[in-house]
Amino acid sequence: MKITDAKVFVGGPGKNYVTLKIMTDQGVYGLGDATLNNRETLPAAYLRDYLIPNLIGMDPRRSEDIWQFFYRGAYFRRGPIAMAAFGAIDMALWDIKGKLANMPVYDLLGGKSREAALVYAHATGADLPDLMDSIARYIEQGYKAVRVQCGIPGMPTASYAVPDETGSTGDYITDFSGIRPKVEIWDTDRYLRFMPAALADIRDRFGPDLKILHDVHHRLLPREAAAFAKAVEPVGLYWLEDPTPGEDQEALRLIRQHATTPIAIGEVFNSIFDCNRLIENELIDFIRIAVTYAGGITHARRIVDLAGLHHVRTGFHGAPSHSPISMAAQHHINAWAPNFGIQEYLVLGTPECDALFPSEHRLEDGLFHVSDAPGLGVDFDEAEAARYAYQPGSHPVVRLEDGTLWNY
Ligand code: CS2
Ligand code: MG
Repeated sequence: MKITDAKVFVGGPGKNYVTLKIMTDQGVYGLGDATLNNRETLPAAYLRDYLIPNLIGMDPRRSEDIWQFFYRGAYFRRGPIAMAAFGAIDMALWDIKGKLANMPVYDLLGGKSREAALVYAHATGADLPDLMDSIARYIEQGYKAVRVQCGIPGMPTASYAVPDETGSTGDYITDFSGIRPKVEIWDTDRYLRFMPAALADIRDRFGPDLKILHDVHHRLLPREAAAFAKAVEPVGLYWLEDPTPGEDQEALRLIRQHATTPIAIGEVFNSIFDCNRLIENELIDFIRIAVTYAGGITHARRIVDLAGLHHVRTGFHGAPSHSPISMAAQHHINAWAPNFGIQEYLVLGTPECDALFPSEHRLEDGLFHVSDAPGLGVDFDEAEAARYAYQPGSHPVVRLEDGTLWNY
């Protein structure tokens, strides 16, 4: 069996999804997602210029050898662009494998360990009452877990994942007005004075059963993060995410020494070598990698297995930048992984998105039910894809009030 061709599409409804389609001489095709948010053209170019010409003629069933060939063959290892491109190929090869076997990918991994998987939604508010309304709406829809992000009184601009004003909605990650980033201003003192009490109010209002998550988005220094994690202990968070930037892994030890609040990190990691020490030293509770830029199912599975040895559960990244293809790949791992924790979930299911990526996957009552269709269980409509083109966009950058550049 041979790979005969592969194509890359960039575009989608409100997002630059990077979709890979691998064709074979047996008529079976596989789909992968290489979307690297706000840098989408780069994995697309790597695929088109180097990986696809090498892929043609290979046996698609040999997904392990193909992964090793590209990873080791690159010589310059790791990095999100390369790992996203390898990840898309890998997902597509598992999709093909499942279609050949007439089995959903979760069965190839070892079968279902649960009937459905817990997900969390993103609640956000310009201020605390606005956030409370947003949380209440998700609870009404059946969600059992909600990430809560709130505007901070006196903060010069809206901060990560909160609207500028009450009731406004929109894409808080990507600004599509061009590739020059807009600037957010951050003030740690105001955040630290406000947020612990806001989280306590949320717990009081919604009671003990709601799973509450909060994303600091890399903004604190290690000592500040340790103090914050300790201050919010009585709230009983499900997790505190990215309290400090991922590069300084010793910072996680300081947080651990001071607080029992569960820590989630890893959405910017792309290799097992970014997190093996954190996992082995049991400095985190949830690993946040994504199959997209952590090298596909083949590599993500290795991280999940290592995590399982150390009581670290999965909490895969699921920002709206992931297409339904990589989300499906994650849902198959979630159905199988013995150490599954939770899945970040944003409703992609607009009519436009469903038309582009038809599938039988479904969310019901805050739980995700993975489709039993062979492979990943998502299709890609090329006629629909022709409606979209790449639109340049960017993440904001963050500065302190005196102009110092900070962490987005
Ligand atoms: C995030 C992301 O979902 C999350 O937890 O931190 O929204 C992140 O900001 C984006 O994926 C960046 O592209
Ligand atoms: Mg995050």
